[in-house]
Amino acid sequence: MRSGRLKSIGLVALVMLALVVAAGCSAGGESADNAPGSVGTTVTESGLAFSPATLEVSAGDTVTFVNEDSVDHQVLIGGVTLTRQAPGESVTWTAESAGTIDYICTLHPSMRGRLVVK
Ligand SMILES: [Cu+2]
Repeated sequence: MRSGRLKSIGLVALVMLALVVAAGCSAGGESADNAPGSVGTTVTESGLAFSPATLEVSAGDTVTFVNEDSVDHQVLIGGVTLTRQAPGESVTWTAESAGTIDYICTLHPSMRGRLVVK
């Protein structure tokens, strides 16, 4: 009985340690996203337009679409419909291969943007 209880205490300690490590990792990821070098891979949705309208990225880069409007947006890019974004929400897409990709908002087809992937 006694050793069983010690084992469960050890298990709880392990789980807590894992949670602390996981939290540390995600905090590091967030600060990396805010690094000056990643500014160029953000597209803002504002005033029913993508900004910048044309963005050049490298293959493997992630592009983050940030909804700064007061309405929802939903990006259709490379044949993939991304998660619908409520105001203030972001969605990320990875540029996997080189080429020029035109994209739109499915909710506002007049919203058009272009990614040039090098
Ligand atoms: Cu839209």
